[in-house]
Amino acid sequence: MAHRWKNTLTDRDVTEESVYLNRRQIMAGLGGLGLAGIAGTTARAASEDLEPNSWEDITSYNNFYEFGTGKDDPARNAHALTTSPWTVKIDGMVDKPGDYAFEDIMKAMTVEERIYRFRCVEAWSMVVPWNGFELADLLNMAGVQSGAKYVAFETLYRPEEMFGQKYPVLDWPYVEGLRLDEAMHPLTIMATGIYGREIPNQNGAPLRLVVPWKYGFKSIKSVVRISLTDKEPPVSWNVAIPREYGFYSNVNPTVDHPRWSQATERKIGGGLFARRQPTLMFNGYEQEVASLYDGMDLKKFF
Ligand SMILES: Nc1nc2c(c(=O)[nH]1)N[C@H]1C(S)=C(S)[C@@H](COP(=O)(O)O)O[C@H]1N2
Ligand SMILES: [Mo]
Repeated sequence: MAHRWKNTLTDRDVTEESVYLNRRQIMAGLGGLGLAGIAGTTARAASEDLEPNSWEDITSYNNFYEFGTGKDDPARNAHALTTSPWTVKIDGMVDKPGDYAFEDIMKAMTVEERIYRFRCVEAWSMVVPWNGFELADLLNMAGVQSGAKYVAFETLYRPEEMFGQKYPVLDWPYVEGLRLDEAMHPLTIMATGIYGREIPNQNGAPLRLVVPWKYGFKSIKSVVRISLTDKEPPVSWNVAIPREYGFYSNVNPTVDHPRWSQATERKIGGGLFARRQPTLMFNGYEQEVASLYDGMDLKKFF
């Protein structure tokens, strides 16, 4: 598979660019008294603790229930998945609906590196150096129509290769959804690689969503369908246990899961005696995404 390397953009670049934009807006509004210093502090806070996990950690400790519910099941079983040929159906409220071959998508998209924090709702976390393209570029290629408000995603349904789909753990296929503005946000990517290598099956080959400010289950793997709609789409974990898993699922240390605290997290790879680290609002991307939720009660829309 030919990955294209037009640009290399790290989390640091993304963070500092948006901090810069924010600072400009703030200075325009308030005269900028001492605000450069505040913006600088935020940039540092958002960029530290971004030491990527090892390839081994990232590819051996997974959630991918289509291949079993144990953390080591996907690495053991996901080799059964055939990822070529692969097509992604883009349909619903788009100008150019169709079945897009994965290779054609890759030719049209620009793959960049994005080093993101990744926070599972189960309170463990990693830092992953993804390779991927902005979902917005793919949606713009398909041409989003004016009435569209949400994006629905679907994982492959192929129980012959995904044995977990033979068990009613979830309502298969795994489905997810985003509001259109969340989907179009520049931090939202479709990942096709890790550490510059093709994304392994257990991590969601050949392409999976990554939304770094939301709990990991929003980042749906092995996507075969993307639909633009005007209604909030179903979300597998919300359908399964609605009072525990909401549509938004933004990382939020102040809104606990009904059965555990979300205030701290265990970074994978730290060893047995590693200290838990504080969970950051919007997983550390508050500066970039908080405005998407202005005026929303984040306890109600959890
Ligand atoms: N299709 C599908 N996508 C999925 C899952 C799954 O079980 N099936 N698990 C989710 C959960 S709970 C998490 S935490 C992440 C894990 O991604 P990783 O294994 O690459 O760390 O994938 C998400 N995407
Ligand atoms: Mo998760």
